[in-house]
Amino acid sequence: MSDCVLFSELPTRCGRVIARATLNAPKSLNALSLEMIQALSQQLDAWEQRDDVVAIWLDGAGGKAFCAGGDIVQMHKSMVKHAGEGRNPFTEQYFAEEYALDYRIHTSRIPVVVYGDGIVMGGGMGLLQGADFRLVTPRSRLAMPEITIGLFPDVGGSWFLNRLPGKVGLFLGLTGAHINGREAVEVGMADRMVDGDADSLLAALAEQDFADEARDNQVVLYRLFREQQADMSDLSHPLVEHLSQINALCDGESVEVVTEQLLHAKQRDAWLDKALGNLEKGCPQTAHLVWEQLRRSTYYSLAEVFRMEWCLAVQCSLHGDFREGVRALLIDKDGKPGFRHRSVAAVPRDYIDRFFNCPAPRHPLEAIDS
Ligand code: QUE
Repeated sequence: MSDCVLFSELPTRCGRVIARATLNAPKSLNALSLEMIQALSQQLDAWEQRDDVVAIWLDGAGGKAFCAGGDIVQMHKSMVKHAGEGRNPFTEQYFAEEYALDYRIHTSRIPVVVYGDGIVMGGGMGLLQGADFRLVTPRSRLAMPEITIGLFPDVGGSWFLNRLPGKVGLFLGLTGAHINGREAVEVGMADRMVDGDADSLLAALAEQDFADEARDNQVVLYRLFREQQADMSDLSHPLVEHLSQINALCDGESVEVVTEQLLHAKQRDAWLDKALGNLEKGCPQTAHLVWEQLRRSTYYSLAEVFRMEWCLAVQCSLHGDFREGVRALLIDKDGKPGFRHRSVAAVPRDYIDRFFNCPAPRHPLEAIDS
């Protein structure tokens, strides 16, 4: 039995159970391996079938990160191994199981609490966004940084980025900008900032008077987390201060126009420049994918979102830029990815359209919503 995810059950004073899962790969900032995804999915299944579990609590070990993303090192290995083959069995399986897990968290019958302390990026954001109670702390750093590695903001990004105010979702996808917990609460990417550690919050949870009805327990949880609300006034919130500017710069008819407006705005202020630097150095193909995924998915159901993203993610693993981006960031660490296209304007429209084609004869998420 592996200990990549720690499971425990905390008895409540009222005789019920709080179920806890702790991602336990602190050396890789709890980046989600396929093994962790499978362990979590299996345990969530078991908990969902019980009637004494009143809440599912998800957090990360090590104190630095809830979860820094997916297992991109393993994905890189598979992309090297299956180069030129037209299919990649590992990425097909990985993304199918990861998105099915995200979907299960979004649709869980039992209230899910995610304690998003420290780094919450990529795959970690997918877990956080599915929770009923998306908790952050004064130490949280959230981002969808895939433009750096030539992937795209997946794990339901087409869902949650499309539901942020104004052009914030597009901006976060195009720039991979990091935000803190206050900013996350203020734009609706988190529900509440708490300052207690996981153990003291869980101890307070165990004292609550839970009911049989999941709906009543939502109220119990809501009241407790409101009592534990942290003071956010000491944290800066540049994302919110830049809202009007972000909305104006991202107002354009195409991703080419928006990118040009954004890059033209460089050298106005340090915060914006840092975000725009990520776009400038980032993968041009990703910029197109962000634009097109958000456009296509506006009225998609959550299941349709994950089905579209599975096609996109697997296609990314077959098209070179993702492999090259991971190589430059995490394998050779030269920080100099040689992406296929030189600029956003140089990416042909039909090259991007092909990413939306299903890469397999049968879609593995065909039935997640039935
Ligand atoms: C974009 C990403 C990821 C990333 C950096 C990006 C990602 C991911 C990691 C990561 C970080 C630290 C680790 C690790 C992985 O970095 O998904 O194993 O120790 O997992 O710019 O999407």
